[in-house]
Amino acid sequence: MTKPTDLQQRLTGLLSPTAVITGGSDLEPYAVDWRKLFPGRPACVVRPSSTEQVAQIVRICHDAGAAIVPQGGNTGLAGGAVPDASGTQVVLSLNRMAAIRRVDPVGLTIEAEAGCILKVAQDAAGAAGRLLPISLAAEGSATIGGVVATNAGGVNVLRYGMTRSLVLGLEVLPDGTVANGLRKLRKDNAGYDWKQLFIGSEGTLGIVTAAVLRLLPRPKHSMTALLSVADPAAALRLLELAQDELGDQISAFELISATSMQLVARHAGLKAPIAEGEWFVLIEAASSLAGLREAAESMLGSAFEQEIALDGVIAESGVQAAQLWALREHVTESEARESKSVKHDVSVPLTAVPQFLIEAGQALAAGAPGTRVNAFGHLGDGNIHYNVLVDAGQDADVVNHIVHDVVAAFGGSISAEHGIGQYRVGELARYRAATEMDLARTLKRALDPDNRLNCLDARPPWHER
Ligand code: FAD
Ligand code: 2HG
Ligand code: ZN
Repeated sequence: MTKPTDLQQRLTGLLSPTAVITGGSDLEPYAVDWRKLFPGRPACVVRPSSTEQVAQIVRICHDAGAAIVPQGGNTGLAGGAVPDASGTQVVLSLNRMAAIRRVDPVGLTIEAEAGCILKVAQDAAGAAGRLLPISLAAEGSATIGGVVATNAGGVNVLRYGMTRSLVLGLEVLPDGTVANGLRKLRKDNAGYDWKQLFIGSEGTLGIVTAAVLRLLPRPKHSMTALLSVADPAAALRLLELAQDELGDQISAFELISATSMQLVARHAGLKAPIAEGEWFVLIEAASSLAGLREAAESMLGSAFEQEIALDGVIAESGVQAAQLWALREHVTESEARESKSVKHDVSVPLTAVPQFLIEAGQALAAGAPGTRVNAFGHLGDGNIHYNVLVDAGQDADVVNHIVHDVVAAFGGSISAEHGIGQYRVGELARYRAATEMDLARTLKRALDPDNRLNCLDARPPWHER
């Protein structure tokens, strides 16, 4: 096995000197996740500028027996994009492969390299009068490759689906060879749809170098409203009302607890422009047909009449809509400023969300007294970020098990959108059936038999046995 220094030399020989980082403070942003929960020590960081260079890097690393950790914007919430502390793993950053290759406004596609920032791709689609509907608070840093690799969700899943439903084509390197599936086809049943395996595989099966994503015509009108409700059950009744009155025009239906709002007020200085309440709902709807605003006003009127909503406002302008969205988008950052937190990215069947919230709260009060819950998320998808604010002495595993046991009792998932990474390896093994874990191992062994891709000693369940 080649020593790391030899490996560094071979990689430096392949790329320009600035494209290989072997030490110093330049290494730090690539070595640890943004929450600083998973400090790693890479053998080096490589920053290729082409698919061919990625292929050569993979071959060199395979020869040297070195593991590769692909990294995009390093905004992930599961610690999947950073290496362990062994000093033997190579971080392969895609941040120099950031080109938008083409936008086709009639074919409704965008082709971008993996390191392209999501916001840049959204803006390119917007400039062509089209919509790339993947939207999340980290969109100014997250990359297309990272979004595809995590099958990112975000606030528009309710209407447009997860990233998976928007990927038409993919270029991937499971090993040192390039699988070019950069097709722009809506219909393609010629054999296995292998790209689906890589979407959401978090870099454990292959390195994504480029993608073709589906665009949509951009709706001409949009409507953003913030309402307060007494409890999550009322929020669900509001969803039903919104479905009745706004139909398929609803694109986001987000739940925000009073705790989340308080954190945002304290740490970001932002305040909701409606009366204080226990729970808030942020709704967005979009349409190209006239009458959206009238429909939204009628929905609001019915919500007050039926005593579902306590207070509410509809944004009068784009600026006001952005102000309402800022309340939701600042929750994560405000939570990080408040205290240590144990995050849970859970989903349960939509109609079970209110009861889940009650039972998880009761279980925590009994098993981890003194903790506080910061609950918010994508209610329209049954996905709640059930984050538990803890002090330094609290055992995170205990909190995880309390919350995830309730999730399991509801037939839910321990990760709705953020993935497994390093953070949930143990929890996945605990809650996924043995047959499903075996199936995952079979796929992993078939595509990465030497366990070189993002499958580190810190992530044993994927390569044990
Ligand atoms: P990274 O963090 O760099 O990597 C994430 C994973 O993908 C790692 O396992 C990495 O190895 C792998 N990977 C990255 N690039 C590649 C590649 N080219 N090929 C193969 N594997 C690769 N996520 C949601 O789903 N919904 C949200 O609403 C949401 N909101 C967020 C809000 C904030 C404030 C923050 C900080 C994060 C949020 N996230 C959300 C999580 C995160 O932004 C997404 O998971 C995003 O898709 C990660 O993109 P990235 O480029 O930063 O990937
Ligand atoms: C969001 O929906 C993200 O804002 C982040 O998925 C969730 O901070 C979190 O736990
Ligand atoms: Zn989310």
